[in-house]
This record gives sequence, structure tokens and C-alpha cells, in this order.
Amino acid sequence: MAYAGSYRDGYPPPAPVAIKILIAGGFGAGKTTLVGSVTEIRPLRTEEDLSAPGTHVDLTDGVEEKTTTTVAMDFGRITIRDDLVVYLFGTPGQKRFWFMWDELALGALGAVVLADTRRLADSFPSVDYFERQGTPFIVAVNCFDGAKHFPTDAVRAALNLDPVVPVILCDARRFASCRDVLVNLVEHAIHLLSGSPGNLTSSSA
Ligand SMILES: Nc1nc2c(ncn2[C@@H]2O[C@H](COP(=O)(O)OP(=O)(O)OP(=O)(O)O)[C@@H](O)[C@H]2O)c(=O)[nH]1
Ligand SMILES: [Mg+2]
Repeated sequence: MAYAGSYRDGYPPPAPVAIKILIAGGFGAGKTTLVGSVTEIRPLRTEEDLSAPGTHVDLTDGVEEKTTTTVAMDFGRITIRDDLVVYLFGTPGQKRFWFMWDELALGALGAVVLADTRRLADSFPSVDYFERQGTPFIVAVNCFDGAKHFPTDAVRAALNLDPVVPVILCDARRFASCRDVLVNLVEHAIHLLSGSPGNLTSSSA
């Protein structure tokens, strides 16, 4: 019986192509939740308890049930095909851990900036970072229960986004919603890369 991954065409089999995607955004926007919703492996998490001394910086308004925060990264994996794997890296949301972003961003195809409309300003550092780096990104508004819903155009305007940057609504707790977010990002990145002069994919097929 031939299983996927069997050595049919010689040995060793080609290494799968890996796509790296970052999940960024402000404190408590739902990054760890999103990675956990779509990963096929048990997610690697680096959660630590929110401490009493940190209560004046780690404002949990709207996410009062939140008791932990990511201190390094989240990690998840999705196998699309035998030869195509997506690796997800969730960034830490708090400013004191931003020094890790450069390492995490290395080699990423693109990024999702997860936004909570109750604290939209917390999205600015991620948006600024990816704009500066030239990393393709989309903004995914995580629609928290009880939070006022805004049209995507209002979010786009508030974040002063380039018109080409997709803005979509999502629920970080739902697999299908998170999958749609990732598909949207990959399509956006491919679109941008195929338009880049000198890129391998720029020739019209
Ligand atoms: N109602 C609702 N709650 C959510 C949603 N996404 C996350 N939460 C809750 O909101 C809280 C924050 O989620 P996290 O996934 O830890 O947020 P984070 O962005 O990883 O937070 P940091 O790593 O600390 O920056 C958790 O208590 C989640 O259960 C959502 O879509 N809807
Ligand atoms: Mg987290």
C-alpha cells in the first residue's frame, strides 16, 4: 500500500516547502487563541501568569478572564500537502517582549495583525513594524463577544492602512474563520510577490 510520503521516486524524499506566517497584534487580541484553533499539533505555548505588579501595564479590559500572557511565542503547524507545510508563529503582545520580533519575523511569508476594536491603537506597532519591514500583512479584526462591531472600512481608516491591505473580520476561536484568515494572507502575499519586479513569480503564466 502506498502511503502519502512513501519513497516512490527515490531517496531521500524532497523536504517539504515550509511557509512561515506570523500572528501579531496587541496584548490580548487573541493571537494564542488563533494559533491554537488552527494548528494540527499541540501548540507550543509560552504562557506565564499575569502578575499583580503588571496590572497597571497589562490592561485586561474586555478580556477580564485572561490570566496569562505570552512571553516568547506560540508555535503551530498545518500540513497542506505532503510537500507543503505552514508554520505559525504567534508573537508576544506586550511591549517589553517586542525585542523578539526581528528573530520571529525572519523568513516569514507574511503576517496577520490581529486587532481588537476595543483597543485598536494597540495594533499600530504591528502595522508600523510590517510596513517598515515590507512584510506582506493583513488585518484580521477578532470579533469579541459584546464588543461593538465596526465595518472593515472604518477599521481601515482608523489604522490609516494602505488600500491594498486586506481587512477582514474573524473569530479567533473558530477553525474555519482562522483558516480563512490564513488563506486571505497567503493570497495577498502571492499577489504582492507576483507583482514585484524581478520576482520569480512575476512572469505572466
Ligand atoms: N469572546 C472571545 N474571546 C476571545 C477571543 N479570542 C480570544 N479570546 C479570549 O481572550 C483572551 C485573550 O486571548 P489570547 O489568545 O491569550 O490573546 P493574546 O493575543 O495571545 O494575548 P498576549 O499573548 O498576552 O498578547 C483569552 O481569555 C481568550 O479566551 C474571541 O474571538 N472571542
Ligand atoms: Mg498570546
